[in-house]
Amino acid sequence: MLKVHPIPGKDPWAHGAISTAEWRGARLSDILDAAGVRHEDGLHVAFNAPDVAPEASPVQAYGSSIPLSKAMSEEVLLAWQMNSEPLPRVHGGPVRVVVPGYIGARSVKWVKRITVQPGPSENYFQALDYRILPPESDPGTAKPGEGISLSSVALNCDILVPGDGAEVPAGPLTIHGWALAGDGRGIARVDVSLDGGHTWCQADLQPAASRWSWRLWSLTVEALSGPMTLNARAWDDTGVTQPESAAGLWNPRGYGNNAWARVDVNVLPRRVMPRP
Ligand SMILES: Nc1nc2c(c(=O)[nH]1)N[C@H]1C(S)=C(S)[C@@H](COP(=O)(O)O)O[C@H]1N2
Ligand SMILES: [Mo]
Repeated sequence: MLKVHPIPGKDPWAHGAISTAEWRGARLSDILDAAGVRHEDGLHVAFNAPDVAPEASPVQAYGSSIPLSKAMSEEVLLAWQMNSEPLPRVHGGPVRVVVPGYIGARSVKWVKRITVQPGPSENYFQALDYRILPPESDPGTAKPGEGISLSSVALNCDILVPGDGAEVPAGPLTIHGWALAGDGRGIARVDVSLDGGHTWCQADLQPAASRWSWRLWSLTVEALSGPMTLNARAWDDTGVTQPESAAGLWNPRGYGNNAWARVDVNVLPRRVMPRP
């Protein structure tokens, strides 16, 4: 998205910033039920953390919220275990919120206080950041609540192997990647193109570890020597696929880029063995 138009002050995540883990904890819904929360429309569940974020304006501790309807669903956890080990401090130990299907920003780490309230959190990271602003809007002067608040993640995929800029030998090339559909929907298909999207081949999908985890995929193609562009796009089980380019998705804070995955590689001619 930075290539479409610069986004000052934001990190170029490129192919990074996603992973999958196995979580164990208590259902947030059980805790809210035990606290006697009444299920009224429009309520939000807000989470507060102790870490103070210098990039927030004004400077404040991290916080966010999710609608009560999502908070009451069975997948939302207060987690204390990650991949069968006590939750490491860097990932929010001793206890963090895990909101599967939503952007990472709602999975508050080191959670200190949970509040059921009439509307969304007024924390900087809910009211001002993590919002899709219209292209012409100035993030420096945007008002709290302006733009679209990010909640469920957009259908997306990426190519993990080969890496961008890799040199690979001509011949059979196995491409590996991940695909994830938003808010619990399933990945129905992943396509790979070697000709900029004119023609596509279907990749093999591995089974999903759960409804909430990514699906890994792979496809073996024949790589011919010279520069080669690999594209991938996922389809979800409602028949939706990813947009071709980030140009039409551009927004001042650079969120929600789910355009086709792209990796450029250089295919080297197969080495001819000298005759004995
Ligand atoms: N307390 C606290 N929780 C937080 C954050 C933070 O800065 N402070 N960052 C959020 C964001 S933006 C993301 S993407 C995830 C990252 O979680 P991870 O460090 O386990 O990958 O934590 C979320 N929870
Ligand atoms: Mo994030």
